[in-house]
Amino acid sequence: MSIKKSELILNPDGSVYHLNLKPENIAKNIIFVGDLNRVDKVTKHFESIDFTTQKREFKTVSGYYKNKRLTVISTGIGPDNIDIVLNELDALVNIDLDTRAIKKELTQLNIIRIGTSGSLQKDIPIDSFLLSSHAIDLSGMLLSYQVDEISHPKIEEAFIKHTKWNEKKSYPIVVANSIDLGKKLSSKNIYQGITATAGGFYGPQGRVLRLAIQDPELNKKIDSFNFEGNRITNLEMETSAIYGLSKLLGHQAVSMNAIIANRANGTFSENPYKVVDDLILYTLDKIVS
Ligand code: R1P
Repeated sequence: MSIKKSELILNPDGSVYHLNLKPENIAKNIIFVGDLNRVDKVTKHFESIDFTTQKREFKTVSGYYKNKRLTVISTGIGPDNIDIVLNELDALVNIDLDTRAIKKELTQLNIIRIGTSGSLQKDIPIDSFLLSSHAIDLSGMLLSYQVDEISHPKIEEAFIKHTKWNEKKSYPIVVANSIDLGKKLSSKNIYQGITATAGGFYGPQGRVLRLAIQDPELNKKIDSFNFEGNRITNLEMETSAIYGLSKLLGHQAVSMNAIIANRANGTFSENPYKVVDDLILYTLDKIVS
């Protein structure tokens, strides 16, 4: 069956609509960064670069690091952008763009996010690295898809009960990382935990400037949540969308977080660029190991 032109939009040159990419432009190992200026901070370590493009906030560079072809793409901020990036990347490998038919043999991508995040726990300090074992989606984006098979109802129900989650808000979906890729990227020096993904930076993450928020105690309740020894360790804006869509589409995904703020004690890194640079090198070397 052919997917209609209005559903899978292609540019006049045949590239996918938002990302401006054709299938041959991407590697199977893809690094997501939020900030488009972070793309070059990753690819400056490459031995060679064979492709570059940009449209809106989506900048893509492909090349080789230690003889492995990698693609780095900036996603901008938030779960809504991840919906675009992951669906279009999947279309590049799993839909024949000429016939618009889904391929019989599907290709699995490895998606690795290198992002920044705020710790919610006093004992997870600024300038540390954190690998998201799971993500809890507070944004609602994943609820547009059939998530029953990838969610974790026991953790979700415990979270709703513990936080007295307002029923007018979207249902919080919990998704795990990909075990094999998670093992490859972990080491004893990095923290692990459940990452909470919010659909905004201020109110949705409990920040108050001039607007009162629906539940001023929510971050404290998130801090103290514990499900069979698993804590919610940090807050950011992409991981649950990456984990959820990757699982549904059959790709592997892991989110690596540079902790640049500690929301529990109100501190912010004095040199956030250094911890991000360190995490970039750590992650690149783990990917090729
Ligand atoms: C907010 O400032 C942005 O920073 C974090 C959040 O997830 C959000 O995208 O990650 P990145 O630094 O990877 O963009």
